[in-house]
Amino acid sequence: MSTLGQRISIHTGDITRLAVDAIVNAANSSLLGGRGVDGAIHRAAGPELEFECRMLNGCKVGDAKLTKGYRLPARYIIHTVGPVWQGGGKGEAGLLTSCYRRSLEIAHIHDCRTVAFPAISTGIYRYPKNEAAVIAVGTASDFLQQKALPETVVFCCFDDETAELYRCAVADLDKRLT
Ligand code: AR6
Repeated sequence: MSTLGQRISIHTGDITRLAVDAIVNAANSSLLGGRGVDGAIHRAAGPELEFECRMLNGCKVGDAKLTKGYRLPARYIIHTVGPVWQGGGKGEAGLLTSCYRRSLEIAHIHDCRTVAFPAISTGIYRYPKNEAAVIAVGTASDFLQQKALPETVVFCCFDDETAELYRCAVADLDKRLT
C-alpha cells in the first residue's frame, strides 16, 4: 500500500461518533449552528458549543476556527465554511480547497494526530460530490506530504456511494504519485 493510502482512511457513518483528535464541521459563516452535519455536531456536543461559537465572531468562507469538542468523543471541532455551489465559476474550487487546507493547518498547530472531515459543501450547499472528493483528497495529500501531523486524515462519508467516490479519488491520485 502507498504512503498516501496509509495516512488517508475512508469511513462510512456519523462523524459525531468518531473518537479522533478533531472533527471538522461544515458550518455557515455565523458559526451558530444549522442543519445537516452542523446540526448533528451541535446536538451531540451540547449547548456549551454554541456558547463558545458566539465568542468567535463568525468565520469567512474558506476559513476555519477551532473550538473544544465538549460532549463529543473528539477533543476539538474545527469549524469551516464551505462555498455554496453556484455553477463552478465563482471561485468555488479555490474556496473548497482553502477549507481543507486551513482546517489541516489548525489541526497541525493543535498537535492533532487524527482529523476527520465530512464531505464539506456537498449537502445543503450543493457542491458536486465527485469534484468535491477530488479536491478533498488532493488537498489532504499535498498537506500530508509536507507535514508529519496530522498522521491520519479520515474522510467520514454519510453513505457508501460517497465513500466509493473517495476510494476512486485516492486510487487515481495514488496512480499519479507512483
Ligand atoms: N456525519 C457525516 N456526514 C454527514 C452527517 C453526519 N452526521 N450529516 C450529514 N452529513 P451539509 P454543507 C453529510 O448539508 O453542504 C448547514 O445548515 C451530508 O450527507 O451538512 O457544507 C450549515 O449550517 C453531506 O455529504 O453541509 C450550513 O448552512 C455533507 O455531510 C450548510 O448546512 C455536507 O452536508 C452547509 O452545507
